[in-house]
Amino acid sequence: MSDFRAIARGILQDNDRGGYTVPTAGLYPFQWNWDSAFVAMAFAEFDVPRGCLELERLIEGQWDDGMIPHIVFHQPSDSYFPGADVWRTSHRIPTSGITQPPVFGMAVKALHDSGAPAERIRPLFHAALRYHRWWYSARDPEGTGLVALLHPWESGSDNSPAWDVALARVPTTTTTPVKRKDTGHVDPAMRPRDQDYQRFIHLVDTYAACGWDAAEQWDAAPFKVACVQTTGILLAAGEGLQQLARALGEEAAAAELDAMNARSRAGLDQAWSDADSRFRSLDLVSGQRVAAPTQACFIPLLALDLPAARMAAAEQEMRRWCEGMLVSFPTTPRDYPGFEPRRYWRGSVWPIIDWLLVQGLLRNNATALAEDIRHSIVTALETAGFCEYFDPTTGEPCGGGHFSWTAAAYLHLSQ
Ligand code: 2M8
Repeated sequence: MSDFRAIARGILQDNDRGGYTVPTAGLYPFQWNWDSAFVAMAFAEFDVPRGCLELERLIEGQWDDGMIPHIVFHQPSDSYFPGADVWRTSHRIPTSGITQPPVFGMAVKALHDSGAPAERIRPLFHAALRYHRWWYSARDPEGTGLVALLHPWESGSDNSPAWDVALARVPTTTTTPVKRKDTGHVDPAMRPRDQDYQRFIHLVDTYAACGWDAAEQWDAAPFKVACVQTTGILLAAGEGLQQLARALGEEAAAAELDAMNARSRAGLDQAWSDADSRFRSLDLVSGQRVAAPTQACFIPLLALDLPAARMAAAEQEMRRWCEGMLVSFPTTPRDYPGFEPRRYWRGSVWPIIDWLLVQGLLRNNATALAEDIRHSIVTALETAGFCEYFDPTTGEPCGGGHFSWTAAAYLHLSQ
């Protein structure tokens, strides 16, 4: 094993808190939904039982309606805001009240493919099925084919330029005092702005006042964006789950997943823009397509076989974003006015996003670009370490260090 792979495994070990992995000590001291799914996919490649355990610990937080929360607060910690007291949810174990990109189903499938036994996979499969049902019923009640986010944190790309217009409509007033802890852990210039946090917490207050009821939240939401990244991930996970259903002899579930997947495929097909050579999310409050160019616009490659002309256009556009960058793939192109290469999700490079993009490009036979991105991020990690994310213009390591999903991405991409 190379030294770097040993370091990456060591990070996963250090961040273990008893069967689940915190993203990094201090900054993120709890279990996060999609972080854990990426970690579980990495474990699928060398420690299948531990990978199963990661997901089993996550679904201790699954709600009765199927939602898997974005944070499970297994143990108290005062190093993070907003903590369990701000969320005011009523689950057995304290959790947040919103979700995150549904990589979970992809991880269940990966563990199955790596030989996890049916007695561990079946309960995880059923948790994933209930989660997918929740997404389609709670977050696409009108059947458009794209699932919607009610909070930018649900995208995992918290302060992405994709949310600028929709988030600007959300008031900055809060009933909960905003007492940030993140800026005590990392340089504030790398974090969302105070106004973003005011709005993030306004949304939490709004949904807590709905008693976290999904239908009430849908009606009350001042932020509602039907997202191509989330839908692309949901469909990729749904495809894997559908195959898994067949392997487990769950024929009715397989048919149900087939129908859900078809709905997403149709929604994504309509979200493609010839003029922009990318997919575009839909702001359900204004009825406008999201104009800001971000990595989200290419994530559907994960789950679709694009027609040749669309794929050629997407690949050309992705290559354009990489031009002149030291590290790929920037989550916003440099020529976009909202580009800030060090400020969190406003243009920086995220190893797990590269993981998803590489997978989508390979699916669509864009092997050269996939290899360029893979090589670029592996080199950056070996040069600068296992940080949260990178400045694409300089390769500077940014955010938190000793980061779990970065280690997971390295283990996957460096094989
Ligand atoms: C970041 O998000 C959290 C809120 O969920 C935060 O900034 O406090 C995002 O990068 C998100 O995608 C990630 O899951 C989380 C933990 O790594 O941190």
